[in-house]
Amino acid sequence: MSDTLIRTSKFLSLILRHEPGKIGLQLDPQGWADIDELLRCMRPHHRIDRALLQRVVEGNNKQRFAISEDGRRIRANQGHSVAVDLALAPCEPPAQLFHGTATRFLDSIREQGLLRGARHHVHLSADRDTATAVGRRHGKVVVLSVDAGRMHAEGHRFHRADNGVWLTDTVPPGFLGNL
Ligand code: HQG
Repeated sequence: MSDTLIRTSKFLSLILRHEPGKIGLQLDPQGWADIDELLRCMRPHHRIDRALLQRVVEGNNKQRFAISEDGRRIRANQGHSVAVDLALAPCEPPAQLFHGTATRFLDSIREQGLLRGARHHVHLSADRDTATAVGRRHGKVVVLSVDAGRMHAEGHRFHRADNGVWLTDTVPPGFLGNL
């Protein structure tokens, strides 16, 4: 991705996940923004037009954003800290999922399990490579396995975001492997 695309993607993430008010934008309860309004609100802060927006959505390596079927609205697929209800249906996860984190968090994770922190959910990956990339952002990486099959059987709810990230409320230590 070019620098412009990366910078625009980062700014969009900030606006659509965390601080829509920073540019005077309002998200609807499911996290959608009207694209015309978004472009209007963004203009004083960041050079952008509809074509660039489209390229950011399509070129995004993690499919961070989705455009509605009618082409008029956009939202972040996951990662919000503002209160939105993505209205994702609960669904059955694969038997095993993965979570990449930094070794310095392990003591605390052993005690508390995985907590969602500032985000709405704990984020889990379907494969080790993705989990490794996620964990590396925080430091010396370690990949934990998650017994998602048993969690689901015991009543924990899972959702799959539109970009393939698995979401759940918390993962107690007893479901974690490689701790
Ligand atoms: C850790 C990126 C201590 C957790 C990625 C993680 C992902 C604990 C960090 C998405 C803990 C939170 C999410 C506990 C969890 N004690 N540390 N009890 N429980 N942690 O960034 O999962 O670029 O909020 O292991 O690709 O790293 O935003 O979560 O290391 O999909 O699109 O606390 O963010 O996507 O860090 O990443 P984060 P994450 P985007």
